[in-house]
Amino acid sequence: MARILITSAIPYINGIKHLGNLIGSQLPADLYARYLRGRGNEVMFLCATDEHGTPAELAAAKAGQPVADYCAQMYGVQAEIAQNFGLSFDHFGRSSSQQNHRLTQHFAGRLAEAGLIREVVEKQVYSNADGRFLPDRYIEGTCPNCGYERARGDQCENCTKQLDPTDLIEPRSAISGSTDLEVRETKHLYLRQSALSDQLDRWIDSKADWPVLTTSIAKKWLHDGDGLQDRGITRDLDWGIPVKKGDEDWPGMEGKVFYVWFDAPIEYIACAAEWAEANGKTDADWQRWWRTDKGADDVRYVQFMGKDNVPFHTLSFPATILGSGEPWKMVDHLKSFNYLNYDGGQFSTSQGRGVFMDQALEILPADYWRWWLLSHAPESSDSEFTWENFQQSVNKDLADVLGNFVSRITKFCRSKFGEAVPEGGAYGEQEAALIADLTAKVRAYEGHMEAMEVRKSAQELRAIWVAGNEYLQSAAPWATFKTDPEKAAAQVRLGLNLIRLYAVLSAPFIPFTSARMLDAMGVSDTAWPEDVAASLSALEPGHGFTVPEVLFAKITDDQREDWETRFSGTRD
Ligand code: B3M
Ligand code: ZN
Repeated sequence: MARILITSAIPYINGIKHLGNLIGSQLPADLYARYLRGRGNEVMFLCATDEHGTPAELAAAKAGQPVADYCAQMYGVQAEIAQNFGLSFDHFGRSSSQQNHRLTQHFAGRLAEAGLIREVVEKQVYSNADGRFLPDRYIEGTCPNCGYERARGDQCENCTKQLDPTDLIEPRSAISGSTDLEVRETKHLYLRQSALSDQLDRWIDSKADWPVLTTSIAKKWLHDGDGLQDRGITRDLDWGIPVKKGDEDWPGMEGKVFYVWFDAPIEYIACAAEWAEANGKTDADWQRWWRTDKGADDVRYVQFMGKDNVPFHTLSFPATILGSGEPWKMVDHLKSFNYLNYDGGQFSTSQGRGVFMDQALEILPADYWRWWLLSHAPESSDSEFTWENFQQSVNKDLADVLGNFVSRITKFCRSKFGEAVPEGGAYGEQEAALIADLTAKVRAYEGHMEAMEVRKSAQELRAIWVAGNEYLQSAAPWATFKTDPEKAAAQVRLGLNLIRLYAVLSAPFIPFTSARMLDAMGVSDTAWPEDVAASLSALEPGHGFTVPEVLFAKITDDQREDWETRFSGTRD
């Protein structure tokens, strides 16, 4: 039994995530966590909401709520949706927690003591009317590049040019519209990543088994141009973690907060502390996952994220940890994903284009989505959601193959032998061949799951379902029954045992359906089929079962067309 720490990138608080976000980190992380638990390992699976930064403040202002209230409310919304999707976090935390405040300030203090923080005086736009600095998206004006009149302080949406707030022509506050602005000097903290560059380089080199996609991103930042740059880790904002050195005030930094990307990854650690508090555990209980001097040396730590988050996880966060000089657990494997596109374009939160997590569950149960998303995970390249592909996948894989198998065998048994596993004779040659085939496929499935090859795992699972269907088709107990009822009984006994086997193997992908299958078969034993032959005799003659309701309904052409139209436009 191994101990595995799993974190998924923590979603921003400002709104409900779309399916592209879901498959980019949380869902594959859940698949892996469920699989490892199913194999009897000790797993700690953590996620949280990312609650700081200008997006949170602006979304709260738009909703007309104080930002703390807005975050609390949206946390509740996101937590509930995550649960309804079956995301089996051991804890779903909040980056605004007291634990994260303390740890973030602790890390900053350690970095300062190590001489890894420098103070920089910068010029920033200050609004007299609003009484505050206007970083990033808080300022609008005319783009110096293309003349677009509503360019934002960080970027022009029209020509995509990256901007600084001081570049804008006729700038105005995005809060009040005031043009009573001036450029003022303000002091900020920079993390001296450049000083940690060699140490980071050696650490990356020690990760020989990481995908090239991951290491090449890190190497590019380390070696391109002038090498790894120091990074501002503070902002002139109200909402966030106040800048302190541990418990002490930081002279000259009053009223400032840490930059969201500084505190967000630290929340991975803080989340374990939140878990301990929520479950009546001690500090030692969470530290054995995170401190190599307190038991975490035998933990394997795996992170899941979209490719755009890779630099922060291969460089910035490791710089924070290495720079602290403390024995915190560092990531062992990092699984990153490309993008999922939506029907010929991109998912877009700002335009409400695509299917969002709450809407998805309004039209179909979670397992339909989980299966499609995981079996089409954007691993080696971007992938695309189309309604036609979704319909096909659901109707074929879930309804025709798995659902149909379960329905046929249970109904046939009920009609000929009643609702209990029939006795019949021993398994014969055909059954032995099936068992050998399934054994090979189950071992392959395990290999792909261990390697976090999400699509390959889905393909293998589908092949396992297909093998049972083909067996049923060729054994044809309904025909056998007419000449040899004993043999038909044995075939049915095998078929019913296959349902249990499928429920156990499929649980990481489709946990809700798996539970229904187990429930119908009247089993609580979910032991992993280390020995496929033995597991196909787990349900003994006389064991009662019930015929489940249809597991998966087919998607009709009318539904597909209806949804296509409904989700093409703007979400209000
Ligand atoms: N919230 C970006 C994102 O949701 C950011 C991830 C933080 S991971 C520490 O993609
Ligand atoms: Zn422009």
